[in-house]
Amino acid sequence: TQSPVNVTVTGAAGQIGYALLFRIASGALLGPDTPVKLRLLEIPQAVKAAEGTAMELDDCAFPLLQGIDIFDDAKAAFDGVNVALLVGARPRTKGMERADLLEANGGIFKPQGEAINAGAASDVKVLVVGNPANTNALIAQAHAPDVPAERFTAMTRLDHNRAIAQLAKKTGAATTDITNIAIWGNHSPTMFPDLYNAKVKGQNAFEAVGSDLDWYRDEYQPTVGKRGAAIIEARGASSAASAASAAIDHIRTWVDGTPEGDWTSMAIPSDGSYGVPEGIISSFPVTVKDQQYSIVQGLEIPAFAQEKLDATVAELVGERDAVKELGLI
Ligand code: NAX
Repeated sequence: TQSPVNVTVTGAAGQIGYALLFRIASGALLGPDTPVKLRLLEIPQAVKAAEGTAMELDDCAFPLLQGIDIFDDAKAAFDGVNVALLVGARPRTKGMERADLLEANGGIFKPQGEAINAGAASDVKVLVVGNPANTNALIAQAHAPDVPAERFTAMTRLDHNRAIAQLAKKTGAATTDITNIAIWGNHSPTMFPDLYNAKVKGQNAFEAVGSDLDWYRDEYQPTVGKRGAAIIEARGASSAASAASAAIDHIRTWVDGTPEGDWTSMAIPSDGSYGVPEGIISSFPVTVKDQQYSIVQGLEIPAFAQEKLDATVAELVGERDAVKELGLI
């Protein structure tokens, strides 16, 4: 048997944490042959709640779960980490300005980046879920100079999965009939789901929806982009199980690779592809092989897609400039 993989989860006592931890412990994250050790990071006030979740994890008697440790100190929590899931973040509260939000999250992601830099295993993979995810990932990365920059990623897989689900609904296809979906840009309502390069049963997805640009612009993009708000409206709480499921998918794909001929969406440090400024953490279509991702090159970007890509990238550049001004990167 393999030696256990250390998985650190921040915000472990939160609602995504509650949905995520049981799936990690059951083997959904790293497969049925890989034992895991969980390292939970919480703020001191939430440590007791995390302990309660750990009791429940014990009570599942998961065969793959080899230990659970709980911390309120980032340095300790990230010591030896192989997979870091950064879920805990400071949410925007009423009346909070963007600069306040970014500053509060800088206070979380800067020390976590430093802790990853200090203690992570050489193969560490980092996924930031906590919002604003792309920019929080940029902050953490900036404080981990010894870790290869490409190990810092942010989650747009939930948007990706939502884009598949909505396209399946529209076309009557099964989700498994849909391939080559991509999310471009920021994990925010500005993100752009790309139908021009996607396929439904092998047919171009934009053609499969009757090349209906009005539907694309006025229904599909906003439905996918504002799905988080619609969930809050219906459920009275933000997406949790679907977000946890997407985090599992993101890491599983990073480890196992993308299927031949298909790709996925990950927010990763831009290398300048498609005119996205180098360094910002933006979502791209990527293929993954041997645990290395690469941006899919040469895709067609028609005028509508370019306009949307420019807008979501401009938002990311604005966030990058703001955190730079605040001295967070
Ligand atoms: P909750 O408020 O339920 O849980 C957050 C947890 O993080 C709390 O237990 C809190 O004590 C903890 N926390 C705060 N600061 C911390 C720190 N410095 N170290 C460790 N833990 C800390 O939020 P939840 O619904 O679980 O959502 C977590 C984050 O995911 C939010 O930022 C949310 O906006 C974001 N999301 C991101 C998504 C994505 O697709 N990228 C989708 C879902 C979700 O909205």
